[in-house]
Amino acid sequence: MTAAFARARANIALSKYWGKCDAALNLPAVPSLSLTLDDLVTETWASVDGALDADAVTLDGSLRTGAEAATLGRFLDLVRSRCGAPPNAYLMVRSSNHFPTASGLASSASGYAALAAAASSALGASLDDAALSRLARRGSASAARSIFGGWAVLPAGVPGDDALAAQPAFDAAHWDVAMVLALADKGPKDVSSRDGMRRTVETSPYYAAWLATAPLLHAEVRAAVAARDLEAVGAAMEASALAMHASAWAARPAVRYARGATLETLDAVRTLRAQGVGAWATMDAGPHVKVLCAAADASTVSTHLAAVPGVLGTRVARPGAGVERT
Ligand code: 2P0
Repeated sequence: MTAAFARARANIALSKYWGKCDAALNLPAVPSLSLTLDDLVTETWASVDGALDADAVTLDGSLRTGAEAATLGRFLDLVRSRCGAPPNAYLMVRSSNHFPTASGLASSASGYAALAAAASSALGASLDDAALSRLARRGSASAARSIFGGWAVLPAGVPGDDALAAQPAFDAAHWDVAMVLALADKGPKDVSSRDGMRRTVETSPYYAAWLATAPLLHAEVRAAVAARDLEAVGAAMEASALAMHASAWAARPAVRYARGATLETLDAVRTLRAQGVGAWATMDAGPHVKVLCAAADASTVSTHLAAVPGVLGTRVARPGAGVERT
């Protein structure tokens, strides 16, 4: 049988999602706005295999087992139910990430977006983008945004309401910007974003402040992206990232993703601005810094950041397309 194929790309949030209002349905407590990137691609093939008595998922050539296989199996159970397929229509899935080598950027966003698309096609369903986004969200909330190219918004959820999907805000051609990825040494294993945000929700005295601030910063980011005002986007984007990380640092025990190279890179971005180059930083659940700038400044920014102590390399990404299926 021919396998269904899907390709999806990672996205970076400019206004951040951090914290759930309903963990069972994977609903975010705050709205977020992201840019899908051309450079960070996951490709996934899926086919129904009558010889299987459970799903078999291979990522970058290695068969997933144990707790990870169980999580993927539960997600594929949901896909079967949304597609009206029998519970025993088990899938053979092969997925590969085409990310910068050893970058540590491998993202559940592109992974679950591609898996939702490939698995639903293999089961014979043709879900529209909203239904796919809703489905991908249950795998990973950020995956809901990767269904769409360019700039996408995932609104805050309402507890118990499983209908939440991301929405396209502006297409990839809206604005000629670049995201320069400064890759820092990963060091010891990080806390997963799921565990990090849970700990923040449960223990951080600053989580309430984050809940109050995040929607305001999101509105600021959205209006500035609409106006293509890089300085305004940059200022609100940095504020969102730093407020998110501050809420996480205050958790017990602390959830801290920044490393030495992360802070060195933030200083380098400030130096670039002092030199008249429009560049602003954001960070996620890892040590890497992602820097937004005009496309015309990308090589200047990339060269400057590559020289920062502890930065292993840089990569220039541009606005990318949404999920593709065959
Ligand atoms: C974001 N992050 O908005 C935020 C900023 C990381 C920092 O969404 O638990 O993998 O699967 O919904 O989507 C990463 O968290 O977490 C993320 P789950 P997810 O991009």
